[in-house]
Amino acid sequence: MHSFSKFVSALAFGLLLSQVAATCTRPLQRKEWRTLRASEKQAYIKAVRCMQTKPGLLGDLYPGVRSRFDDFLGLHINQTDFIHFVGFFQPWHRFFVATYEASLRSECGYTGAQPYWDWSLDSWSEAAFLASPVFDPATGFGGNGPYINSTDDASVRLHIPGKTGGGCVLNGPFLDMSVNMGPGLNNDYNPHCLTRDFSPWLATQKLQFINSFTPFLQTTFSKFDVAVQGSIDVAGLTYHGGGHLSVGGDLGTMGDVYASPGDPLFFLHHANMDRLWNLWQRVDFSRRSKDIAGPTVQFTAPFDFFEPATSTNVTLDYAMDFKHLASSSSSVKISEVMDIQAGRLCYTYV
Ligand SMILES: *[C@@H]1O[C@H](CO)[C@@H](O)[C@H](O)[C@H]1NC(C)=O
Ligand SMILES: *[C@@H]1O[C@H](CO)[C@@H](O)[C@H](O)[C@H]1NC(C)=O
Ligand SMILES: *[C@@H]1O[C@H](CO)[C@@H](O)[C@H](O)[C@H]1NC(C)=O
Ligand SMILES: [Cu+2]
Repeated sequence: MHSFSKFVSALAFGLLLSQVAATCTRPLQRKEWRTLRASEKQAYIKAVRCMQTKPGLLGDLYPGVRSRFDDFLGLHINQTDFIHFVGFFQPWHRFFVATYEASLRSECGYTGAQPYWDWSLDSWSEAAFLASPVFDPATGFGGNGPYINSTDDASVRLHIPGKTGGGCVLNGPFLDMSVNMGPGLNNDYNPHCLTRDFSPWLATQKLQFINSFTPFLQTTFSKFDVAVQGSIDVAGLTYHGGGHLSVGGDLGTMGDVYASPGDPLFFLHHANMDRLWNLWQRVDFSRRSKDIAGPTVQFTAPFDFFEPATSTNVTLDYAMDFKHLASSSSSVKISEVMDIQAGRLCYTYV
């Protein structure tokens, strides 16, 4: 073999290795919101606001898209009926948050990692929930909206006990924000304010450590995931729905199953959920990093709340569609996101 071709094949082999080994030597350190320094909090919020000014990429698919922030909102609205109460709910949201984090860094000059909100630190009393650092108007995401009585509102599908708000947020960095799509399944341009509808009662019911612990008693992904996703009535909510609806109530953006990524807090809640899945995985990583199950089709067993129905289980090869939000190829296999420090991912939780 000529030395040149030896060189080329050595180079190719080296490239191949670096792709296969996909080394993650310096994982991003995802931290709890309250542990960030004031300057780090400011930098994160500034980057989110920056995303709301950068031109979007998915306007061809979702006409309401006006910004890079809206790409995430638009994709989530469009796919809501396919990505919840299915076996790839957790992998999908894991990659979704990681892609958001990557965009904040590469397009908006953010140098930190995606923060998470550990709501169990705030849900031991209703007063503690209201005093959460994530709702701080100066160093957080702002607070509640004014009370709107939704008792007779026929468009409300699930009335949330103890709701205290419902209107546009009254303070904080997203006071003037425009949520450009939604509410509900609507990808048309429909600019409206960010709304919040706190239920401190629900927070103390669903987000305490004791409630969040149930999934950790499970030894298979199938059972873990059922415990995390819960069901769709107030009694059956667990920490996923509990986090959305404690903030979003029945009229707030976070409570909207379609348009919840319109509230920047979505990404802190889902980062925390991802942290808990990772924590569960690490208990027996060699097995649990390969363990995936659950239906390919929404509202089929074990999430067949409306009528008995089954579909096939997802496998590690199942391809999730992120359109052109994912760099290189739009489809991402579950196997590529089973480990937060391999494949397409490189971060850790501290
Ligand atoms: C999602 O977006 C695609 C592409 O724009 C569209 O064809 C499809 O009807 C949308 N689906 C839903 C449920 O809105
Ligand atoms: C909300 O409206 C319902 C029905 O109109 C009424 O019974 C209830 O007392 C109101 N709740 C509050 C907190 O004002
Ligand atoms: C899917 O996998 C779970 C857990 O392994 C199993 O209990 C269930 O029967 C499977 N469902 C189908 C439709 O194969
Ligand atoms: Cu979602």
